[in-house]
Amino acid sequence: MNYDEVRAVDPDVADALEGEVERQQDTLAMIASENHVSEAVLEAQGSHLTNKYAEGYPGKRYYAGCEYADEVEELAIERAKELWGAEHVNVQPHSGTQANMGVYLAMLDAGDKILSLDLTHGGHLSHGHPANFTGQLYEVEQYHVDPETGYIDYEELDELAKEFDPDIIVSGFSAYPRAVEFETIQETAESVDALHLADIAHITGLVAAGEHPSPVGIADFVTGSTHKTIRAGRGGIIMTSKEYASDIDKAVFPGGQGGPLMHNVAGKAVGFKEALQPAFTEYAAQVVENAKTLAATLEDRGMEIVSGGTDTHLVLVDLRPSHPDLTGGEAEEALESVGLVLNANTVPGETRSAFNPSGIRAGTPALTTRGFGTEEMETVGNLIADVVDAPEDEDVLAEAAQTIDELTAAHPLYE
Ligand code: DSN
Repeated sequence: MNYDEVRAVDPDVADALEGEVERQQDTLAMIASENHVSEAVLEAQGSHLTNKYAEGYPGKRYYAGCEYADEVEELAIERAKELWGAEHVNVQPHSGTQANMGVYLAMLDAGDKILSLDLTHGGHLSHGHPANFTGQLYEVEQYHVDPETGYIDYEELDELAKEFDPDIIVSGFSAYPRAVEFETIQETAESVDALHLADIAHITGLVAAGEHPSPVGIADFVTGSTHKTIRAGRGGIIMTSKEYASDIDKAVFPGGQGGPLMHNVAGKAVGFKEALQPAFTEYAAQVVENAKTLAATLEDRGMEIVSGGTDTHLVLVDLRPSHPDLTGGEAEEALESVGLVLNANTVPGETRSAFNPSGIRAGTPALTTRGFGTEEMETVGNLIADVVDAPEDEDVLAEAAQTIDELTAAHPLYE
């Protein structure tokens, strides 16, 4: 892809944009929350709808000239309903965090109580972290994973719910490799008369394809982002029942946002249409298969996999048992130097800092989009282990970089 029009106006930005295309082509994207969208989604997100203000909802806008914005938003909503089986969908949140904000604004008052998964055990900033508005506006209690098994401690969650009496329980994660038992959490929520928000940001695509149990129809609210496993470009989404439809819509606009980013809504519509095709079901199954292969390969190479494996698209490695002197940040840096891009991550029982934690998180959505299967994932797992075992050995690093060059050349992006 060329940025000729940008270059004519602004060569500096054109250089950076072209550099980013090359970076994506020449490296392995293994940040679990990233993916590569299709050319069709890219085109829709770069469309002329970026020029249009469309405050309100289809058929009820505050500005004139919204007929095509209406068409696009209605298509996005109908496709999302079909993909996830939701009664009501709001496709306007600018991101997953904005989607969560929509639910909190609709249902909570300042000082109300949230019970959610601890960030270092796999939760998310927008679930009540002190550095986020949620931790500042609401009273927060957190549940954890069982330190022995790495699985969510549902008993602790239930006990905490009874002691803390939350207004809302948040399920969902940004770094938890196992399937979430949404029904178990819903039982707890009902037992204490709390609402249940299931944040499926990471697994929207897996849920749509039936690769992960769905919370739709179980939890009161389901939020997600649209650019991770679902590959529909940047943005967020809220799903709920008709009962809460109007509260949610008012909380998103005008409660928390102004005009929707209609070009992003167009990307969502196109990406959702792609996800409704049979090929997407195969893709999602391969994402999970690839993650299982990656976890097994890393484990065979002596690494500690949090929870002993994965049911999803992500693998979390606790480096402390196998590499006590290597931090997640050092591993991330060594891997990036050979062209493998993942992120350092906190792990349950974290003993270092959030900035330079003890683990690494790797995901398979983007590599699977590139056509990687289990054979390539075994190669990638061994490359990760080679580099982590010898992060300063120039020969090892050169050999890993060479293999990554071959892999990326064999699986081109955006031809
Ligand atoms: N930044 C995303 C992630 O990497 O999981 C979550 O917002």
